Amino acid sequence: MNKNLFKISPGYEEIMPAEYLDLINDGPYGKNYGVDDLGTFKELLEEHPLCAGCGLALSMRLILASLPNPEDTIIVGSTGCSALAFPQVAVQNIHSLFGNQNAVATGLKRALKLRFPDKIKDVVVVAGDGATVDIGLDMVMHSWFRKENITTIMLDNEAYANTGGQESGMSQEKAVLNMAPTGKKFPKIALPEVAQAAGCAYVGEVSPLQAKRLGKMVRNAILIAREIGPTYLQLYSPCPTNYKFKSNETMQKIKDRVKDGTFKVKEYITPEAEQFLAGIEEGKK
Ligand SMILES: Cc1ncc(C[n+]2csc(CCOP(=O)(O)OP(=O)(O)O)c2C)c(N)n1
Ligand SMILES: [Mg+2]
Repeated sequence: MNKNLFKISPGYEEIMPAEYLDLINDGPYGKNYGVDDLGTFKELLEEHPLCAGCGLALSMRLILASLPNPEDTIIVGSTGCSALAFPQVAVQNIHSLFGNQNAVATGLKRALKLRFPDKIKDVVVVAGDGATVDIGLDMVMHSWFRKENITTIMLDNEAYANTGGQESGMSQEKAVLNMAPTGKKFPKIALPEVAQAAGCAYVGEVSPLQAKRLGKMVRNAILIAREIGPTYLQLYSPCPTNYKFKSNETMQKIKDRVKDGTFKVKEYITPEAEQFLAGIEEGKK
């Protein structure tokens, strides 16, 4: 919780951009803000270049508002639509080669533990479904098997959106996309179940429609990853551009999926992780 990290050196106040000054004066660093506080502070992602109505943009906004320690968090991203937004994010972040994100996050977390043994440094992977379940799957799974203390968040838009609409392992069976015109031939991969079997201490499925729940789950996932072990969140984040719906229909899209049973909020926690969270709650009293 060290705001000094961001402090402007004396004499430079006048030449720093207004947005930076806003972050120093009204940003969330050291404040313990959450989704409920949106609209009352300078957010960590503004003026991003993602499409209007982009589900990823909504998810990222909510993730960033829910980080327990934004000033001591490093986000590891991967190639894909979200990578376009990361240059606008006021949290330290690394862009890794497509699919390598959990290997990079592993090295980073281990190095931070050695370099700052007495400090909390949260390493959070935020990557697309293609990066997570397809091309990066071996790196993702092995970070879970090894029980690395990192959080993995998948921005699941059920497509390779950034490259014009190929199917991913997370697309629904029969999904038709620009570059999958005959429809996907196998079902959506059950990665949350795989994550549980691979040793994640906390696994969740949620979407921006359940904004408060999403905030809570991001927080839980990061806190549990600090002490107990790897955690995984899957955020359904529909893509208006590739799934061809209007930019004001993103939330409706999620509601439709809740209704037809193809999307459901889910949470899994190991007894050890549950005990750990209960201890934190107890400490607050
Ligand atoms: C090593 C490597 N392989 C392939 C690509 C091409 N590529 C860039 S983005 C992308 C798809 C990304 O899909 P996803 O991870 O779901 O992210 P989205 O764009 O949907 O947010 C691909 C295949 C690349 N940049 N690097
Ligand atoms: Mg995708």
